[in-house]
Amino acid sequence: MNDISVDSLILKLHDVNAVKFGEYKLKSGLLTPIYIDLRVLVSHPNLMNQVSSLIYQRVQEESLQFDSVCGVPYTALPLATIICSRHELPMLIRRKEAKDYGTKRLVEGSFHVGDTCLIIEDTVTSGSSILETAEVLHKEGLKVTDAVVLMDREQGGAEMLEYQKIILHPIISMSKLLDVLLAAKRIDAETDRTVRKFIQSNNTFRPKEENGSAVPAAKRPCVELRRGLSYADRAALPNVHPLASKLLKIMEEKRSNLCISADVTSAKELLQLAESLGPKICMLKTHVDILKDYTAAFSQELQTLAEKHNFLIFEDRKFADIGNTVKHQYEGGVFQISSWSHLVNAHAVPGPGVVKGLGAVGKPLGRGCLLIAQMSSQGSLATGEYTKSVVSIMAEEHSDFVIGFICGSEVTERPEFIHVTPGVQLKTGGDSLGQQYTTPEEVIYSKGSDIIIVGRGVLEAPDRLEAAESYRKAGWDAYIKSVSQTSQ
Ligand code: 5BU
Repeated sequence: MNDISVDSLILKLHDVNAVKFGEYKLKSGLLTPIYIDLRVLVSHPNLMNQVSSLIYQRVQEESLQFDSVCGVPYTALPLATIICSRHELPMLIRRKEAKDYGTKRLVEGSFHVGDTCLIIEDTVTSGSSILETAEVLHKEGLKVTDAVVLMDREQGGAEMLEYQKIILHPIISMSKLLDVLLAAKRIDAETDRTVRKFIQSNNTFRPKEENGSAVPAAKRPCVELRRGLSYADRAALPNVHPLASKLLKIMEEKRSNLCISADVTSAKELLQLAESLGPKICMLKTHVDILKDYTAAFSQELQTLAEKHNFLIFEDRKFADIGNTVKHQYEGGVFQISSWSHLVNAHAVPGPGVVKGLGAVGKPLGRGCLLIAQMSSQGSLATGEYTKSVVSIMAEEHSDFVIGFICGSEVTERPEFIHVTPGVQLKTGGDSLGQQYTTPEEVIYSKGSDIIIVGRGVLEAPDRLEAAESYRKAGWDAYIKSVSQTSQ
């Protein structure tokens, strides 16, 4: 690529205020000494043309192979349009409006499953917006191998995308931008130093945070095919939440994706269940508020059994209030759930506050949360748009606490999120109060979930241990079938 044209572009971008120095507040609240806003490009047709030419030049230099081009909405959309129109390349448009998911297509344009789509973007910081677009394209059966970006802020986006098997081709890097502006005396040495220091110390690709806590999903790498990975593979992903990793390891070790729902009303019976079925399960689910004789000693004993048999405890509390209230409900009251339950679940209805409130209590204890994305009961309102928002707004933004979902089928391809499904019996059907049952094979193999929750299928069987073994085997066999087929 011609260095002179890149240098002149950098100066022009500075002229039109697309690159600004000072103190700017980012959405996250962080103050940045450099602000790049390429949205102004549309007001400068000569710049639009120059940028489009440089992007296309890069495509040719790299001999990129693709069937269509997609610009990340919105800033890169007109750039992609110019390039595609000028060089007669087929273009695809990714819709961004979440509201339209139900009624309109997510990707407009003609394509074939298996086609490769080249992504064009204006600025890359963490790489998350390219990933988001790639995931939408991927869901439609398209492949994404390369992305050309005008400006790489060099804050970890390229590494993150590489992990996702997308090669990033930047036209301007942050270092180049600073070099040119410094040489042209547009900035002084002090500004140059401040910006470089900021960029270095704000790298978004950090597989492990220094304090050992998990990295938010937006910053995490995500592997294309969740279903092609084994539980052990997923446990070893660099940024998987430590509790999710522990659970996945237990599953692999015990060859069990079975969670027993211990819906009994006496503490003694529950402890007996935990003792006898403990070796067969990866998790024990409780509703402690149905026990007639709950005591703190009971929760102590349950923890001892969880350690002895290596399973996690999941209190199916279904929190659904404002942040401040759920905080008290989780930590205090009679049950003091946070002190003994590894996992809890929550409805997303209240909005992010519920996760924040629970997280304030649970995160310091290393606990995790499953968000209810779908329910097994007939006529459940947790469907469509709601389910999508639970995943994108509620979970991905809080993945340092949310480790997965209660759902009936795969709701995200991100391998770090665990899918847990209730309403499971060896025979399909339901009960008289709207519960609906699906088989372990259907849940794990066909629907792509990870863990089956079984209550009455085991509790009402003449021999609970024997029944638990049948469910363990059915769930495990379905998993083996699923991994062996997707990895071929
Ligand atoms: P069953 O006996 O296997 O039907 O019990 C299912 C358990 O899972 C029971 O404790 C329910 O409260 C729980 N459950 C469910 O059935 N469906 C859901 O969508 C959710 C929880 Br969330």
